[in-house]
Amino acid sequence: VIRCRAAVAWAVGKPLSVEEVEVAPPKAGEVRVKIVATGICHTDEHLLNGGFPDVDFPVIPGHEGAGIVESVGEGVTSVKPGDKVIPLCLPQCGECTFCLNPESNYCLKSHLSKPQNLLPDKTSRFTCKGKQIHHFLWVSTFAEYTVVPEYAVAKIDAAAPLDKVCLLGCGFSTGYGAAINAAKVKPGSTCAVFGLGGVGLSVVMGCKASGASRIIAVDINSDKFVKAKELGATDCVNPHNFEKPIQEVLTEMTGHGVDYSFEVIGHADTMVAALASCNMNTGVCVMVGELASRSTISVDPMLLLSGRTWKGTLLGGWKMRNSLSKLVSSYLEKKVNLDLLITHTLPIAKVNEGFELLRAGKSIRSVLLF
Ligand code: COD
Ligand code: ZN
Ligand code: ZN
Repeated sequence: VIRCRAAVAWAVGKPLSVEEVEVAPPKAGEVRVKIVATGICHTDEHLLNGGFPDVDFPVIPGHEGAGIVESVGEGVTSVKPGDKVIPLCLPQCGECTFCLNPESNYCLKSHLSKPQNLLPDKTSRFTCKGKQIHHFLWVSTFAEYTVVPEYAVAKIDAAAPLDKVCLLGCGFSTGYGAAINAAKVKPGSTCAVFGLGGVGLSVVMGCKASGASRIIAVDINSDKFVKAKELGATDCVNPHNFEKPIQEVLTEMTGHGVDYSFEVIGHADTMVAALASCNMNTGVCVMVGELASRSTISVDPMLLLSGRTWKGTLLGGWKMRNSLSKLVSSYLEKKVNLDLLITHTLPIAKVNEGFELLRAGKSIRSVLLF
């Protein structure tokens, strides 16, 4: 058992508290990872606000981390102590129907099929003050040491700087893959990205890498536009500056609407606006943001009858164990720039400050260091 620090969420709506926790050794098929760095993603904020009704508190959040394997349980062969790894909030078991399908990344062992607030054997490896603490998406990267199933960890290049590549565990991969894998943005096309957080800006990068000729960045916080332009946006639009609905503004700007639109906020009204912003026939709208579980959206069916495609993506469509080492290589070869997304680096003791920056719209990504 290792005693170490972790940021624990004791109850919905309460700040995190950095505590000493006990982390049990990995059981068969599990890996214990020393987390070196972890980003703060809006999904962690959803969790703190009670947006995951199936996850029990107390819980250790965090799902965008990178670290070093400390020890492995019986039967683990794909990683060994000392390997640099990224824990995966979308696993790849390699055996289920979707893992075997080359077109899919929705592993049936993902949290959407099975709540991952305990490890697969329905027990926790974390305790604090005598209480059992729950896992989050099997990764709980706000703990200095965490235990994950072997199929929820990807080995990466030993040269990778963990305080940067941690963003590949969620934000960057999700956004970049939404453009590359889900939308399959074509060269010369027109794109609109709704929401310019860490994930939305990664969509902007994916559109640019795909050769889009026009990338319209949409956000109600105009402070986000400088970075959006730096990463490839050609136009920036703040819906608050217009009387008419944003979908009409974008349709007028482009003639008949964009070729590809992306919703990267997680609101029902912007999901409908993004759908209506892509052209009525060949337009593709990709939903990246997540609404609270069990909520519904109402849309005019004519939006789809005329030919539009409306689709969603999880973690950008990447098969995570296969793809992460390649994405890390692209970063090391300077083909993708994660560094521009990191606006703040904080010690874990300042985790609540990191969430305040996110809520205030002052950060893109804050990276926490242990
Ligand atoms: N119109 C335009 N922009 C808006 C609006 C609006 N009505 N409301 C908010 N925004 C902007 C904010 O100003 C902000 O710039 C941006 O939207 C959101 O950015 P962040 O930094 O708060 O959020 P991200 O980028 O960390 O995460 C956004 C997601 C949508 C990805 C996240 O919230 C989410 O829903 N995740 C679940 C979906 C998923 O697949 N996640 C992968 C694992 S996390
Ligand atoms: Zn995330
Ligand atoms: Zn699987």
